Amino acid sequence: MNWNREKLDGEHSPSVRRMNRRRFLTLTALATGALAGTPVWAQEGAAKIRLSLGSAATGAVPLDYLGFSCETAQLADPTFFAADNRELVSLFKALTPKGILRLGGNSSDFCWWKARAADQPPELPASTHRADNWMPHSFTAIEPVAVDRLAGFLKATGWTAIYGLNLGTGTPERDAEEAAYVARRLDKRLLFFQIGNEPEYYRNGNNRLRSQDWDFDKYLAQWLTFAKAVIARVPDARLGGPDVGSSAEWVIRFAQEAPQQMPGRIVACTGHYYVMGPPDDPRVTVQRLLAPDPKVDREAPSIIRAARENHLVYRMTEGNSCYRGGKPGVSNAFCSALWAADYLLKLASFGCAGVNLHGGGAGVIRISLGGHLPGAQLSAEAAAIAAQGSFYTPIAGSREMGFSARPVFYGMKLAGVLTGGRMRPALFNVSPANAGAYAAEMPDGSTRMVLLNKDAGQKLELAIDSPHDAKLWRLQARGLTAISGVTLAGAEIRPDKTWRPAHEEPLASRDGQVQFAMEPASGAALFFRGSL
Ligand code: BDP
Repeated sequence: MNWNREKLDGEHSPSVRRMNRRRFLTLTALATGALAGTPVWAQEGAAKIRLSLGSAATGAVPLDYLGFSCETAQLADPTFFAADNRELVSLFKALTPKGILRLGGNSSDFCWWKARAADQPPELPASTHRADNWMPHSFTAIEPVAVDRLAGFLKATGWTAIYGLNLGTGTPERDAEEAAYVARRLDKRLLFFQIGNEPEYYRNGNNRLRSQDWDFDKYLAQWLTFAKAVIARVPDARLGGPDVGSSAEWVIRFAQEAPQQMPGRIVACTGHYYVMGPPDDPRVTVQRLLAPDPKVDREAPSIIRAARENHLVYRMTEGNSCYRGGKPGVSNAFCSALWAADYLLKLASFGCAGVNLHGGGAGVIRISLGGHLPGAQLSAEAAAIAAQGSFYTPIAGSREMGFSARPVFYGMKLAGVLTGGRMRPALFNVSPANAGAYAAEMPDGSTRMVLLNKDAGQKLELAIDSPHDAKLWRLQARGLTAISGVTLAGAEIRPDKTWRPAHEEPLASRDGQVQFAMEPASGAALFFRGSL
């Protein structure tokens, strides 16, 4: 706490605020030319980097942009997503009053609908028990009571759900029966169904849900059979897919081909994104998490374009920093907050409809990975972290031990500042080493910005063109690898009290600019009174 205080006081020093415009312009000129070779931010008395907004509006950020993803197997415990699980309800509400919970994951292809006590599970595929199989090694029964409780949980949080049905080991009849119950109980809180998780991987050696000749055409034919069975029982069912692991080609083909087979039924195309993995790969590092990922810049816009051309939205329904449960020291550290805010807002600027970051307890993630959780073997502390939750989960804990917000949760919440707005490009005059800037015009005419300084050593001196005063929230921790002590606007996000900003810094506009400094490894949200 003291640490934060000192920082904040320092940043308000009059010399910072009163830096005059001539000096700024001189230093900007130096930055762009005279001291070539030395990055501007590394120079003694560095110039302010200037930020201005481009005029073109990019995407609107839907109010339900934020969401969590969890394993369907979580429903095996009907007390988890339940209205009386107060701490969990409170943390969902703390993230956003209108989010989307996606149920799916590998376990959704191994969950079966147990409508009656006497119902028997399907037969496990022969490949399931191989040690190199990374799909669940057992089935999980989902009983109607879990769906009843889920309905209460969604009502208590104000959230809606995307519900994943079983394509991998399911049958059209059983899925249709489950869908009928889910649709009836969740009613308006059901956004759409999905059928099958990461289906392009079904032919892989560590999955084996389908044979080697499995391809998109075979997938779509099966998917349509299941979808038609669902529609026969739920006449107004809406659907999304293909919920791929990583294939942009499958998402684009789904967007182009599935709606033609089923006009008016399909509302979203969906896919997953994990930055890195597996956790035992030494290349999974803090630095890589925070580095630009050209794959996102290359693929996301073309997927979103294909969705639009076919009157669908694109939602990133499952993802996180590192697949196979996350990596201790990276996925559960403050770097994940800066990554999440940057990634979520980058996708929003491309026109994505929303993002669900995956999580849950280590037990349920271990089930989804065939009994493996490789991150837990990496260090002595890893097992203690896993006792609280999977490494990448935004919410750790359980009903028994209580719940808490991990650093990545804070990054999601920071990104959420722009929900409901219409994005505009935020342009640096000199690109800082590893920074992100996003802006949106809000419906009330105000402007908001989210800024991210992902560099561990570089302080950013910023000057934003604005005739309006602003207020500032900082996202801070003791460094990129801090796993606790994260604050947003000086306040922790806690399950036992409503989050409110504790420290909002006023920033006055002088000479048409708002100026302030950002510490290394930190984020910020700015709220301007009017349009910039
Ligand atoms: C995804 C699966 C999910 C896993 C996750 C992981 O859909 O069930 O938990 O990867 O590897 O591919 O962490």
